[in-house]
Amino acid sequence: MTDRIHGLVAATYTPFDASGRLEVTPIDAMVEYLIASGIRGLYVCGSTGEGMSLSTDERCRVAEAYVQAAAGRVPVFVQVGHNSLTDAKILAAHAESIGADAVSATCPSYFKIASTEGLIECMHEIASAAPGLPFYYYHIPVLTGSTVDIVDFLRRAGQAIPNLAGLKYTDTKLHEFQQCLELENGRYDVVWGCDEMMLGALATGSRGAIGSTYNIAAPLYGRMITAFEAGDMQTARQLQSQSIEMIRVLGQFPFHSAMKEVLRMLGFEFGTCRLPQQSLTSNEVAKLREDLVQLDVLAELIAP
Ligand code: MN9
Repeated sequence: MTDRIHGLVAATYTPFDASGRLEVTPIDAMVEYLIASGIRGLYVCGSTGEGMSLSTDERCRVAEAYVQAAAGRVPVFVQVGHNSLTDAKILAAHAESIGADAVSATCPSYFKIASTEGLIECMHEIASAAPGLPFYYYHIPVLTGSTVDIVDFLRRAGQAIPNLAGLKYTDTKLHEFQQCLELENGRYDVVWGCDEMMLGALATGSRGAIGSTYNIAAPLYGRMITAFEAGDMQTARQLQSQSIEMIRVLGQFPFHSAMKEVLRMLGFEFGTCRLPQQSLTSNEVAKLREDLVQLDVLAELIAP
């Protein structure tokens, strides 16, 4: 995969059965639905996919299931970040061996990254375990606690990491995002990761986005991109505002647990999130459904 990411990449969910065991069967139907709704790629085992709450063996099985389900129709990115770089490297090599299209990784986060050099060293180790695949550093400082200047990282990392393709940029600093995009004449593919600010990212030059709510509302975001490209900012803003409202409703609850309830409402049985992310109570599910049916975006999908 040498092309840039264009359009929407779903940060996929990981399905569990009623007792919390990994159950990959629902992945096939989910992928068909995502492709039909306009998704152009899959990002597996990230924050949305609870990669950090899975064992290494489970992460391999999830990656295999998504690669098989995609069957080459859309690229599959496998997130391999781990506090143990040994496991991260096993996962990266595994992703390459099963025919994934790209590897991505967060930095270790228990012991904090202390310098740009330290981050480059960590990412070099992981990226070199899958040398034939493009590598995307997953920048998500709110979860990793990394305080490394991401522009400084990107300026210096290309030397040490020959397969560095870009970033999954999950922060809200549009000026910084723009600088990453423009570095060395747009050398890097910098992919936006904050669904509720996608319009701002489009305005600063973004061409692709990876996110959780594209699993359930890709058509809305697709219309937003079309409106933006046609210069119809009023429509684009209106669509972003619907997405903000939807995310606000979901954010009343543990976010990804609420998202998994929405998947269930849409007919995809993915179970609930693993701890430490708490599940919704039945009253909370009822309130979620009630609030969602009020929203234009999901009213038709989720019957009251
Ligand atoms: O993968 C997601 N970030 C996290 C990106 O899960 C931390 C986003 O898609 C958010 O879920 C979304 C809603 O806040 O922007």
